[in-house]
Amino acid sequence: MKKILSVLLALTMVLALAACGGSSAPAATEAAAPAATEAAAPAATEAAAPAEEAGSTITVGFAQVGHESDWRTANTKNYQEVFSADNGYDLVFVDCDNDNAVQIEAVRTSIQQGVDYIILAPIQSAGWESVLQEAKDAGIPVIVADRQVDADASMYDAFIGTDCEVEGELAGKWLAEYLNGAEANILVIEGSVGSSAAIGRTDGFNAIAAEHPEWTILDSQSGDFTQTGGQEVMESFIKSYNGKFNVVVCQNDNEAYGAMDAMDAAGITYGVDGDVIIISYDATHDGLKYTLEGKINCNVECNPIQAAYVDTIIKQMEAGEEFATYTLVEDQAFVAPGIESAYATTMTQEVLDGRAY
Ligand code: GZL
Repeated sequence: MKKILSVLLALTMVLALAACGGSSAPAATEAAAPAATEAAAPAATEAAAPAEEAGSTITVGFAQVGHESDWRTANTKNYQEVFSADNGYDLVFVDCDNDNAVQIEAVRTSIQQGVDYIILAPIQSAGWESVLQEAKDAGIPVIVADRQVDADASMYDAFIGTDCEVEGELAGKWLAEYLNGAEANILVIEGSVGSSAAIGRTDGFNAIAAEHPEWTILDSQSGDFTQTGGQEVMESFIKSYNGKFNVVVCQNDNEAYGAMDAMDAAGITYGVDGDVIIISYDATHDGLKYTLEGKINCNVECNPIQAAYVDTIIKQMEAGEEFATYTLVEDQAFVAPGIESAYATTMTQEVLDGRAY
């Protein structure tokens, strides 16, 4: 394990933009990461002391959310491919099983082990200040990935992820375009309570809904980003609102699969030829397969291929080079065949075959 130099981070600018539930005003600039295969251009602003020994193994403690969804599986696979021994890493990976206490303990263990870097994909946004201070006191850089923490950006060294509030807005804008003034009675299956992904998608969608008095959000419950959760919430919704709703917003694909199962069992039709419009998030392979089949009307992407950006930042820190403190992985949306949209790409088999995950 490489001895850790006291890393002198001269913050000259911190980019603390709203993302996945954040609400701070946008900072001067951001490093928009174009496609998942290109390293983000460093917007930078950091200079770290060069690593003591070039070529030594870099030990990284990664506290991952869990294994709750297809998206998470793709995200984990991407990190395990990039943070390999051949690429100079010893990855200490912890699947925190969607348990916030386990995740806090996993980060503390990494600090005690004296890893070189910590990657944190926070299950919940709140409650990270003291642990981040402990990492700072130990001189261990922390990179927040995928989801946001509520702590000030000065409490960690970089963020790489998507903007879930923008994703929520995109879903709302598409629905407004698709309904074209028609009434909507909406049920929402939210993601994990307290996660910046659920908060952001909810806030973003609700901001658009507020512009449409012809829309009513009948109910909104957490399905915890799981298929079981999506089915259970949809079953409960059907008991309360059968025949009264025409839109279901699922905050990830696995929840959408569960909701589809519940509606199938109740004889409720959905998709482009059904009574209920389904909006989903993640645009994973199966989610886009259902979108191509017309079962999901609109699927808003959240790109899980993020590890290369983190690898680049760590290597830049190791070399004492400037690095991006805020990297936004760009998203897009997809719609079922037959739907033309200014906000989304119409699905084809070619689009599906060309996807990276
Ligand atoms: C979004 C990510 C969410 C996905 C879910 O950035 O954190 O967590 O949308 C996953 O599928 O469980």
